[in-house]
Amino acid sequence: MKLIPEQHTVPDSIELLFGNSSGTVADLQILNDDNVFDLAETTTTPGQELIITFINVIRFSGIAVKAYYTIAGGAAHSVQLQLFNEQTRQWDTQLTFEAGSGMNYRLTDISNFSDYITVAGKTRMRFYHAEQGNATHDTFIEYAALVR
Ligand SMILES: [Ca+2]
Repeated sequence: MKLIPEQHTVPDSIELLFGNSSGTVADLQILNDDNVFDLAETTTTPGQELIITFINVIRFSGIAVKAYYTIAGGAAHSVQLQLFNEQTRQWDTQLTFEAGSGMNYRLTDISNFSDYITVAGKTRMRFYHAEQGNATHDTFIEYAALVR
């Protein structure tokens, strides 16, 4: 038997538009190293928006993330994991994190990968909390990658 590892493309850079953060892009690049990016909600609308950019992307079949969303009381909010569709110029939701969902590794199939890659080979992913935020809520992100 021959074992062939999955090929992952890890983030090149991040941009925080809404929320507060503790951590760096390096926290997202290694799975199960206990370095976790803390995306803290603020009372803005949206409450969280973190854009994660991948470069030199040729193709991928899925996205892999290890993350969870936690709230201490408050409304039943959720956080969307989205990819930017270069054809429609819209963010497409691929995965929704409900509060208290646990720090789990999730692999999500993406069939129309070419819609999410620019001519220059860039793919943009974001964590997005559409509603007004609550400062006691956080998304903890341990890993994010595109899977070849
Ligand atoms: Ca990590």
